[in-house]
Amino acid sequence: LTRPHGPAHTPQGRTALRRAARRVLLHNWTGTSTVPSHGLYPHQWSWDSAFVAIGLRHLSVRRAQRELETLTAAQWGDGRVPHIVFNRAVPLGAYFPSPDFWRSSTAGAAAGAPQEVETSGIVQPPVHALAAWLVHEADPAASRRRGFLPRLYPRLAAWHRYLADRRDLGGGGLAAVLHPWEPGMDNSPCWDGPLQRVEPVPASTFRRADLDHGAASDRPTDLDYGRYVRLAADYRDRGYRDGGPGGAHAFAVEDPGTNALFAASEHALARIAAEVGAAPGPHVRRAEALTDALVTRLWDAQTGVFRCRDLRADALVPEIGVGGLIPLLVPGLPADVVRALVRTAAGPHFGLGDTVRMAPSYDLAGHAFDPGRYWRGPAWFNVNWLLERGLRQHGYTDRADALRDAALDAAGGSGFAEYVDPYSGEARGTRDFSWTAALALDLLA
Ligand code: 2M8
Repeated sequence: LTRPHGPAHTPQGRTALRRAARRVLLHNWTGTSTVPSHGLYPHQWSWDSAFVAIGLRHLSVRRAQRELETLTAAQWGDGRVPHIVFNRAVPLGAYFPSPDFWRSSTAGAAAGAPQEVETSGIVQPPVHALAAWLVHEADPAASRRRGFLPRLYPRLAAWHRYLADRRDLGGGGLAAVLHPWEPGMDNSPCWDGPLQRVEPVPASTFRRADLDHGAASDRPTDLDYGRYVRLAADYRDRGYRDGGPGGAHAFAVEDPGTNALFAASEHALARIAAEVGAAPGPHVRRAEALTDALVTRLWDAQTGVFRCRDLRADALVPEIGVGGLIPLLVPGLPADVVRALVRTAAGPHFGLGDTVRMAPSYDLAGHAFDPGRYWRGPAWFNVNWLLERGLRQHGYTDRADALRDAALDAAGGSGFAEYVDPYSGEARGTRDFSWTAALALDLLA
């Protein structure tokens, strides 16, 4: 832990790593967007594409733009950006749940789902405006020449409006997630409590394609999937309506990670607005309101971490997940909160720079901690990239450098794994995973 010898530490190592990361991104490019991985996730995913664009901008600004344009072309009329855009050339059985489960073009018609492409009906964290701004910054002249931001701005503004207007189910100024897939941390122990209210569908009623590609011990359980399927089917059967009649959702949670990304992206949207000649003020004000609401509704000063709020119980969730550190990314977070978060990251719950080199997805001391199982312990590259950026932004340069080097070593050492055991760095999940490669490229830049 204290004497890293990984690829991040020599110029030759960095060059080899850059080359290998490029190869992964070239291989996972489909011509219009990037798959997270050809086997396990053979379609386009929403927040994956944002992270991928952040890396692709170092390889091809044009491709990075295209990645975000393809995703937002599948935006619904109500503004939601779907969490999956399906590639119709991929056989239905290759991923579950497939387009015939979501039936977006029919079940989502009233919400304005597109007719020319099939998508899921749920969303993922809004990293897109941040990604769009970073892609623009990589080559402002090329961006202006193609009218990249003027075309993207109205889509991003509508996306944020959807989250602010349709998803503030708690009435406190934060966006709620309605499914454990929405915050992107599928089986985090943070959802175990709220999921108790959800009656799982029997495992015999669906076939999990994920187990064709991933070890069962690295993945969510059948019981988790039974609940995921129930929630998604109920949402679909209500026409993907967020409020109105039948608007009581069995699962509704305010997640600090999602809302921190919303706030950070709203700041980015203010910059984009200024660049395209629109008014930045409303975006700055919304970013500030989101930051205030995060602190008022989710901050646990005693533990020094943000928690999830279970809206059905109107109570904070007792589990400590890494989403609770992501607000470090938010510019303008109160200084005492920043200091406490940095302390918590290095303390017994996350052990960053002490017992582990990359932050785990869940409390190292938590009763449900499992170093190998998906979002219940392993370290993920997107989350650690966000923490690295947060640390750097608030002036913790040494800690940010150490985390960057750790992430680069782990990315190279694991064959760009989807996630790694936080103690051993051992690869878990799939390999040649797109956001791992993309964010490694970004950290090398
Ligand atoms: C994982 O989630 C999908 C469902 O959306 C799955 O398990 O099939 C998560 O890690 C999520 O955060 C990620 O966006 C997605 C694709 O990489 O995979």
